[in-house]
Amino acid sequence: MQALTALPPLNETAGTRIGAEVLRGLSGRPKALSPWLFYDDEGSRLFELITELPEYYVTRSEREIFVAHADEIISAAGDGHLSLYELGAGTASKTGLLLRAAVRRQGNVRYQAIDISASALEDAKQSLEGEIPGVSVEALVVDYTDGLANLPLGQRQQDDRRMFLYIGSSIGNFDMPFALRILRDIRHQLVPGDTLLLGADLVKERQILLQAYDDPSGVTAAFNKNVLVRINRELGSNFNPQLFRHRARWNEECSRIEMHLESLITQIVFVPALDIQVRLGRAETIHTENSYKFTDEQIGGLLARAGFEVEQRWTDRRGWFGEYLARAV
Ligand code: AVI
Repeated sequence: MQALTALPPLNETAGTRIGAEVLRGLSGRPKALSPWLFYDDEGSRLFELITELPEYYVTRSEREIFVAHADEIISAAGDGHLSLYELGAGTASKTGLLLRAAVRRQGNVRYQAIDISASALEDAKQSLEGEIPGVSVEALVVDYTDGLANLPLGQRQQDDRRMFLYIGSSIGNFDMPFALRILRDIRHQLVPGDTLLLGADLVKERQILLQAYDDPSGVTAAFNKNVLVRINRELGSNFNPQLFRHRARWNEECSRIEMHLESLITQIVFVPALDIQVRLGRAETIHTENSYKFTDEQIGGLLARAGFEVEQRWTDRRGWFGEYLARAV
């Protein structure tokens, strides 16, 4: 059966980031799209709503750790004047707890917030500098998945200590080779003795995981389907989101939650900007996200392979989320 019919010639949309991704992801079988496609303005708004859902424990559990342990985390970084750098900072809503602790310890702190969204960083800068005297925020609009080699991190002073933050279990949305690449990229920005604070969601009961990624109010379903709305808007396609069902699955073998969009009928969708037709069978899915769940051993192993040693680890009261302080060796 032919999954896709390409009508040559493809116009230059195929060379854009979204065009290339949709062409790649919907041409083969199984169909899959990369999760960065979620985060247009509407997707970012829906993700903020997800973080407030009662079933989505991830953000709340990590915040609980920072509320209880921010001072310990900051002092574990060691001697020297600490500067913080955050990958995928977004609106940095939890980071304020760490920045406050850094100001308590050393009077002021420099914070570089790195994210692909200029508007999220602008909000972060305004609120953090407005609310925490002693914090100076530098926003860097960068897609960190392209590598960190060209980041303008500034000159180190003699007693400077860098701490990178990679929190929120963002690491869980990448497969292991790519996660390792990101950790190695971070390691290259550090000298021995600097630290990385890595937040990772931990393996837990299947039912808790499934509810967190398939909430009864349907916010996660809307977040997942928004990817089709985005492709319609940017590539002119005629996906009907109502003809897809949101699916969350626990893949035990790979230790990950998978999100899929399942086609309710056999259908053909036209993507004019790419000049292609996408054929979907009934019950065929588009795999839109992986969210890996970790054990301490897995995190320790990944960090060791990237040139770090785990020094301390904190969890929330339920032991659902882990925060790892890793030293560059
Ligand atoms: C951003 N990331 C850590 C979220 C997660 O839990 O994997 C994205 C998300 N997808 C569905 N709900 C939340």
